[in-house]
Amino acid sequence: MTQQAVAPEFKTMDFKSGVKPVWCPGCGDFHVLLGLLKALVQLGLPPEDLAVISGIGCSSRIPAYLNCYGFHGVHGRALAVATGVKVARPDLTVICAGGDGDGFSIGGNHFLHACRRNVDLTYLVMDNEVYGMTKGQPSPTTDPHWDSALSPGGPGISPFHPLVIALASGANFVARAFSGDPNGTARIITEAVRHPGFSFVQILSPCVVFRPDQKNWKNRVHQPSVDSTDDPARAARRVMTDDGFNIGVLYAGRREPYRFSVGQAKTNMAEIEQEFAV
Ligand SMILES: Cc1ncc(C[n+]2csc(CCOP(=O)(O)OP(=O)(O)O)c2C)c(N)n1
Ligand code: SF4
Repeated sequence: MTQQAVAPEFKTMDFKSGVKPVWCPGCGDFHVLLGLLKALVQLGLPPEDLAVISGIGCSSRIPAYLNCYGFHGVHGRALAVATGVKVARPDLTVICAGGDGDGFSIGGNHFLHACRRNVDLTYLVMDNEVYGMTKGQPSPTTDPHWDSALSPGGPGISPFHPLVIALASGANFVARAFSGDPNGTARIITEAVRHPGFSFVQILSPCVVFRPDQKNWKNRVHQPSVDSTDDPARAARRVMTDDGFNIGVLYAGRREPYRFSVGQAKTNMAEIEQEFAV
């Protein structure tokens, strides 16, 4: 028996805020937004059941373009806010989004502990290996040899490897997507949101202004040669040795998400005050 296709309850228009994006023409973030909109339709979520939280940067503007709860926050603190939102409103689907500078440099500490806590939310990092908004400084994922006006001769520092660090820190879902493939990005985001616990998706998203070399990424990305695994060590070995352009779900783990229950207090204020009495 053939199943009749069911019309999606929500359309991309339902998730658009009507604010026109101010990204530079050709910026990869336009296609990340498109991929995210497609994913939201696939998920069938009402806009009022969704919160999108960001930090600061070109990529972090994304909540302004969406019709749902949103917070365009403080540089590097998006995951702290997103965690708070999920703890306060576990009924909401929480998506956190931003750039590689926001998430891995000033927000690096929060990234490690968000992976470790495994709160049920999805983190999308639009990785362009540069600080776009502040005009092209190297970021933690910049190639050490990338020669530019602000880093003559290249930063010369070994790049941060977000996927391996996410795996080592306890993230429960790890994937890589490419903005130039919005349908593939939508599928990966949908899977990431549906997977319990902390899901991390690195989305390669070219900055056409400060990294025009990244226009070539569309010729470099490819599907992974093997399926995703639930073994973090195996996934880490794979992403450590791949070429950085392997697109797809790389790891889907089985860790229990963080539970919000609060334990019973073992003491009371009067006893504590007594201990400190002088
Ligand atoms: C506390 C603080 N430090 C520095 C800045 C300046 N600042 C704004 S955006 C940004 C970097 C953004 O880069 P990234 O997160 O990679 O995003 P992109 O603009 O490339 O999308 C910096 C350093 C700031 N806004 N707040
Ligand atoms: S500066 Fe780069 S990251 Fe920012 S909007 Fe322009 S192309 Fe996109």
